[in-house]
Amino acid sequence: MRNTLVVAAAVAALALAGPAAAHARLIAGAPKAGATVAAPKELRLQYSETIVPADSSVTVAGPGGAAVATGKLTLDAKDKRVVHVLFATAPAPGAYKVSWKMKTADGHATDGAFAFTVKP
Ligand SMILES: [Cu+2]
Repeated sequence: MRNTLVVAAAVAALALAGPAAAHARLIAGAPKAGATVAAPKELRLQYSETIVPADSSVTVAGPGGAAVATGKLTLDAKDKRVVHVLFATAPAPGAYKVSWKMKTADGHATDGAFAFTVKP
C-alpha cells in the first residue's frame, strides 16, 4: 500500500513537471545577454531542451533597429539543445537585439529576446 502511494505521488509529480520542464529556456548565450563584446562571428544559444530547427528562428536587429543578415539556424553537432546562427558579415559596433522562437521536440514553442553590444 505504501509503495503504491509513493509511485502514485511520483507519477503525479512527473505529470506536473513534464510539460513545464519541456519548454525551451535559454540557459546560456554567446554573446551573453547584456554583454559588450568584440564583433562576434556567430550567436551560440544553449537551451534547456532539444530544439527542432525547422520550426525555430532567430532574428537580429542591429543599431537603429535595422535587420541584420544571418545564416540559417543550425543545431550543434554534439548537443541538440544548442543552436548556432552565423552573422553574414561582422556586426558593426552598436546595440543589438536578438529575438528567438524555439520549438522543442515535444511540440511546444517559446520565445524570448536579449540584447548585447558590439564595442568599437
Ligand atoms: Cu513544452
